[in-house]
Amino acid sequence: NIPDFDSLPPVKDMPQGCAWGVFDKDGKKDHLGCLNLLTPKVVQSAFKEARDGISISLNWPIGAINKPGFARKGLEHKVISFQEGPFGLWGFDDELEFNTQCSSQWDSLVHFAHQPTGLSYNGVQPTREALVQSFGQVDVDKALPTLNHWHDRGGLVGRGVLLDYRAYAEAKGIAYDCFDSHAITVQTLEDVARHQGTEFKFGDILIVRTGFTEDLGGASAEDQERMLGTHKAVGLKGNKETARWIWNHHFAAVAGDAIAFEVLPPVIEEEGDRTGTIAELVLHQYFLSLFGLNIGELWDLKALSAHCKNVGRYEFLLTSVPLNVPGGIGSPPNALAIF
Ligand code: UVW
Repeated sequence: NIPDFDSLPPVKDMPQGCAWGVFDKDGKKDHLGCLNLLTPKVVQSAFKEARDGISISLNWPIGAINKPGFARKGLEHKVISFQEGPFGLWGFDDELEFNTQCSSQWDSLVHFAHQPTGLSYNGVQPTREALVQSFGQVDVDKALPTLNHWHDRGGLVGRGVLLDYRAYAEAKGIAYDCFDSHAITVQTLEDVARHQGTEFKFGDILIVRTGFTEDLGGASAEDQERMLGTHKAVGLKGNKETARWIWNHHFAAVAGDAIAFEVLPPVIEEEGDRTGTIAELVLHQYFLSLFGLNIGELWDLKALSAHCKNVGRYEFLLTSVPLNVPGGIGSPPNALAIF
């Protein structure tokens, strides 16, 4: 009973495809978006994919990029020795400082607003002040749709489906550069699914592999800087057709190994394929702000790809819990694929 993209009830001053209100219940504003599709029945069915006793981590090291993109702070890792402190013990702690989106990450629904209005999922206005006030806030009714709320529902557990675009491209002789504007269309996603023998189910978590983290991870710090400095990246084509396809498949979340999931820079088709700016990212606005669909980026999909190829199966149980930081805007995903 989830309306399709073109049947979503119109929301005043917002484009078609705005799902605000769809997941509201008992007069309460929802702040989990498409994670609501992971009902106990959907999750029970996902457990059928975990039958081989093998789990694969999808998390790139937090410090994998020396100078992360979008001028984000990379990892600073300090060791605290108790021996030097007042206790004189043999023992250690460590302290981390990093931008939560410097490596594998989830984007929360407040990460990127609908730019013309500044509104995020379900019409909330996440100003910097409101976000700071939401730190430590326990009143769920007033809360912004930040990642800590995933903990209220037991994190994310569902059926993950890998679309291995990189493997498909290699098989078909399609050459591309991950650090150039190579757009993956809806038609190609369907071709990859057919090539793999993959069928989607309601509430799946879609994972798209492009090879971005593999190419970046294997490069020197200098080369990484040059690759990210192009501000161009492989990703899903950012247009209404892709948004409609994603919504109509009723995915609970989407993730991939590329830096923005969608192609960079955006192309604004309505204006004769004008090259857009980062502020005009098309799918970020549809997914995070209009649909309530979390986006995962920079996931490490190399081992997953190899295993899927080996067993000839691209479906698995996916588990993920972000950091439980009240008011958290982004987070490492702590994601596992379980076969
Ligand atoms: C931006 O939206 C700027 O970043 P990301 O692709 O990491 O979500």
